[in-house]
Amino acid sequence: MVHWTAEEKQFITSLWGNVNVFECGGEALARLLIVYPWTQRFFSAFGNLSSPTAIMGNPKVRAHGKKVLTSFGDAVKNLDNIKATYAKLSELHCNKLHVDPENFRLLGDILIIVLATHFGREFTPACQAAWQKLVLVVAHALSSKYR
Ligand code: HEG
Repeated sequence: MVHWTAEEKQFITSLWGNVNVFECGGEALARLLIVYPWTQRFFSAFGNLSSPTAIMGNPKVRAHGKKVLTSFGDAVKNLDNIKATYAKLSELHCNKLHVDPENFRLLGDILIIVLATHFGREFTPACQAAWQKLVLVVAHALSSKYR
């Protein structure tokens, strides 16, 4: 089981309280699709993904990004139980969506960059370290049902 120090929990929950899931989630998913274009194959039903501008302005990308980051909030609320929290979602991404789990790590790293741009100096190295650990634990939990 993952251990969280009181300080890590504090960094994670206090930053999360100021995260705008629509803004940050939409931007994170859009950046994923732009920076790692092969991830677009999972979202062929989302319409125009033909350029960075199109992707950033695509309302379906924004809406799905919000959905994904909102789901991240379940990890924040269940830090000591992340694996169980994502058991169902892991099955969905594996069996039904066939998303390569490497993409969970990529999205996690992109989320770190988005948080850094949104929070600036408030996103201190210690805060980043706590979040970096969180995105890895989430990626690991989402991969747990793959076989
Ligand atoms: Mg996934 C659906 C969460 C990464 C591709 N994703 C979903 C849903 C949630 C979710 C909550 C809706 C599930 C439902 O309808 O019951 N996704 C989620 C998290 C993370 C993640 C928490 C990582 C932190 N997803 C992810 C990545 C990809 C992906 C990296 C692909 C590169 N997700 C994906 C697709 C769908 C979902 C294709 C279905 C979209 C749709 O057709 O509505």
